[in-house]
Amino acid sequence: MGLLIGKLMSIFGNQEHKVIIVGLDNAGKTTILYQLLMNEVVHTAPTIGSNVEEIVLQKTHFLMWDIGGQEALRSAWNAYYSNTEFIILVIDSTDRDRLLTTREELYRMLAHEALRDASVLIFANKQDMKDSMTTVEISQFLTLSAIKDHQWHIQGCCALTGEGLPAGLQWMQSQTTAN
Ligand code: G3D
Ligand code: MG
Repeated sequence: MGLLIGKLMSIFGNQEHKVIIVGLDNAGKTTILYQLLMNEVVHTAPTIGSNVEEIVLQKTHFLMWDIGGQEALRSAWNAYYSNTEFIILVIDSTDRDRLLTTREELYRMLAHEALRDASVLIFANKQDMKDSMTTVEISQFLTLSAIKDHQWHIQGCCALTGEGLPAGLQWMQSQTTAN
């Protein structure tokens, strides 16, 4: 565990839940992370890196890692997997051409030993665009109902306005208390 994270954990106790934000480049990962931060009532935590932020929801602390999605970086995703409780998979709902790639990345992650106990929140982002796929279409394409060994949830959202993001976060929080 990194020194800074260890420090953070000692400040907040062991209530920290590690989250990795993954998805292809341009999906909206960074926009979502900063939209979540903007909507926090109190921004309690310091930024410890350009793409790691602490989000607090009703005393539940999420340490969120925004991982780059460019093809060259995807093979490095597994360096972030250990101790991950939540995977947030961000999808550009207008990007039909690359949904197959997203599907492959999703199942590769789910098969990874270090992510065996991780829950998956899928943000079907860019729902404000009129040619966006619905959550139902995306669920079917990703055959989410076939996933039995991980908790999962799909949520439509628009990162620009923040619509849908609180509902997704709420689901994550419900998972932490369920366990
Ligand atoms: P990434 O971190 O996954 O690579 P970014 O993606 O957060 O950098 O977002 C990529 C682009 O998509 C950005 O546009 C951003 O404004 C846009 N975007 C993110 N979320 C939404 C959304 O919900 N709706 C719409 N319409 N656009 C969104 P730019 O033009 O800055 O590259
Ligand atoms: Mg980004």
